[in-house]
Amino acid sequence: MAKNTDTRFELYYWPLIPGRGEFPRLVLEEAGADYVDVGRLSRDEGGGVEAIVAMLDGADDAQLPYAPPILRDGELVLAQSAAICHYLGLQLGLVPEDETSRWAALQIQLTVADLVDETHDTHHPIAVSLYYEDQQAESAKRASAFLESRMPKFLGYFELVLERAGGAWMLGDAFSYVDLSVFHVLEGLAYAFPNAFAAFDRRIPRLLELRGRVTERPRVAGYLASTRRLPFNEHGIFRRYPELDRP
Ligand SMILES: N[C@@H](CCC(=O)N[C@@H](CS)C(=O)NCC(=O)O)C(=O)O
Repeated sequence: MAKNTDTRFELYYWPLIPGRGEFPRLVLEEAGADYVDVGRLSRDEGGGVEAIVAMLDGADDAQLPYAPPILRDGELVLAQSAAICHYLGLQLGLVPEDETSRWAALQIQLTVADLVDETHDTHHPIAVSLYYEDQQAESAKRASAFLESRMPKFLGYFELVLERAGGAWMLGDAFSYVDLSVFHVLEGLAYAFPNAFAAFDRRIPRLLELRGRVTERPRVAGYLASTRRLPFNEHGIFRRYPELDRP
């Protein structure tokens, strides 16, 4: 699939957190794509939160997005992190050519998105509109159940997919955008729940190797060492609240 246009990709995502924007950002970085991170530009440069809000308000004539991340590629405006990653994978040659692999990639990416949602809900189990501090007791229960059964189930599943793929990557021998997302979700969980993750990680040896291999990819390594990579913090999806982790 050839690139849609010769224009730069525009990524619209909240400027202060890696959040769900990190999934498409990693694909753009690994591909060495020409892109602009609009949310991180100043207002004077046409960026910032104002530019994101304008997109959500329908400033663009294209399909109306519900929430960031949002990608613009010429006339195409696309929301939903999994859809964006898949689109970029196709455009930038980061997914194998055959139909079966492409559907497999999308299936894994959507499962990553499910895990991201459940991780988010450990600190916001009642309402997105409330602060964590207003739902702390419920968060403790939710996080405990997440660490007890959901995180092991998701990561055990990804480990099995990797084992059955029979190669270094989630789809086997071919590296794809999905590997970047699996890498990032592992990074996020290790940040948010260091004790629980460390206690669990001997059960996912292949995933840990994949995580290491992704960091060794030259463009990813360059990106991780740059200021373009935002650190995790307590405003995003992956938050480190020691009281929610295992002791
Ligand atoms: N399923 C969507 C979720 C998008 C989403 O929840 N975006 C967050 C930021 S990470 C947001 O700004 N949501 C605003 C809202 O839901 O009202 C995706 O994976 O992109």
